[in-house]
Amino acid sequence: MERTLVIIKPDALQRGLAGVIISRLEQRGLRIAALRMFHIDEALAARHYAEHVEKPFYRTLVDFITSSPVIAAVVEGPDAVEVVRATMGATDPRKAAPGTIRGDFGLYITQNLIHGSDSRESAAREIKLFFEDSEICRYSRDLDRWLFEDSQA
Ligand code: 3AN
Repeated sequence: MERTLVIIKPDALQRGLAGVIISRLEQRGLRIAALRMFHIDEALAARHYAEHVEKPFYRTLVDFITSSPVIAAVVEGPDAVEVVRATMGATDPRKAAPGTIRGDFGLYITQNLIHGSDSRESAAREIKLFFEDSEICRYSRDLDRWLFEDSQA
């Protein structure tokens, strides 16, 4: 069982797509362990996107993620990092496969609807940035036995 951080970005909330995106993750079988809606401030954006500070798109990225509220979530499941990224689709929505969140709903690389951690290490770092440990729910669902192997439920 693995955890990853998801951010439903400002464009998704503005477009009324937050519910659809959460549904896609739930339908995939992933379990929501934490969920919070709030406005990311400049300081948190800078910490979250620290690895991109030298990139030409950094300012655009920070301005965008702080422009309007987001929903941050911790989701869990087997290989959750990889499964969430596959469900999101490629970073550039124009290159994302149909059937993925970005491939079905996006057209622009900045307004690409959703963030998912890119490795287990990033997931651990990002979850700590967005959630206190006490905010992460530890529970099982009745249907987990139909989705997860016994050892993982
Ligand atoms: P992903 O979100 O798929 O993990 P990253 O981590 O490479 O992609 O990039 C973080 C964010 O930076 C992306 N979600 C996207 O919004 C933005 N981004 C990445 N590459 C570009 C680019 N070439 N031009 C503008 N924005 C970009």
